[in-house]
Amino acid sequence: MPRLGSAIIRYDSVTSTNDVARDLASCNAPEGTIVLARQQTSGRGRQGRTWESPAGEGLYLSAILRPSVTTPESAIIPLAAAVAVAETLTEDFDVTADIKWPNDVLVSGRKICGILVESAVEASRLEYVIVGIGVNVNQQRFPPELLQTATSLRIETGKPQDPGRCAEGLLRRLEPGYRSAISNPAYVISRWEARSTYARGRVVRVISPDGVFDATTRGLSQSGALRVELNNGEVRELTSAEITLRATDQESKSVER
Ligand code: BT5
Repeated sequence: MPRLGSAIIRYDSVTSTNDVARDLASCNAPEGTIVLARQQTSGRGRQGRTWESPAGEGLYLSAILRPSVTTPESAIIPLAAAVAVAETLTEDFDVTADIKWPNDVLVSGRKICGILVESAVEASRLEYVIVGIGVNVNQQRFPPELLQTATSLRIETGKPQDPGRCAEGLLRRLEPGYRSAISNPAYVISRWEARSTYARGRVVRVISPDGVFDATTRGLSQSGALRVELNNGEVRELTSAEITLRATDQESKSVER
């Protein structure tokens, strides 16, 4: 398994680092290749959503991985990436980072990092996985629609921060995190649960293909699904869903700030 970041390709401006990484991966770029950009003109979130990526203010990074696991087993990789980001922000930048399932990183209850994992599968074999990570580093303000929900390292620490230092700390932690995701998923799950205040006992609103309902979080399953308990005692394992704090909890959060 080559080192993550053994090749780092830097761009000034790209549509999306995930697009560039995907093109490189389909031309046989080796595992561990990292794409970094100062700006993304079409930064992407999940399900066609947008990731605001102003020039020089954020870290926009994509890693090419070629894990020898099945597609369901690869679900642990984004959890490992979220742990690596949360550890970097907490340990290197002295902010308290939280993880909201599956892989948003929050500081002061606001989103500071999003992770987009995209895979290529051929004949049911996982050909490559692109892990795209966006961290808000130096934004001082956000567009109106993100004013209440986003934050940056600069806002949280009160001073400008170096995106390069953030990239370096992140790659250092992503490497062992990725290895654990492949060889010891239970360890990644325990690290994720230890870093996330959402892991257990949190009342959340779940928006899932099965509908919208309130439930209490009960930790992660071995495969990285979020276990939630409904009011009637039924326990469900969520694999694709959005969770938010219930409106009443959000209100008390915004009063605290
Ligand atoms: C994500 O999607 O959070 C994944 C974001 C991944 C971004 C990285 S940057 C490097 C790589 N290249 C890419 O093109 N993407 C990856 P999702 O959970 O769907 O959240 C998207 C939502 O977050 C948006 O609809 C907004 O509400 C909000 N958002 C957008 N930009 C944001 C920002 N800079 N900071 C905080 N929230 C943001």
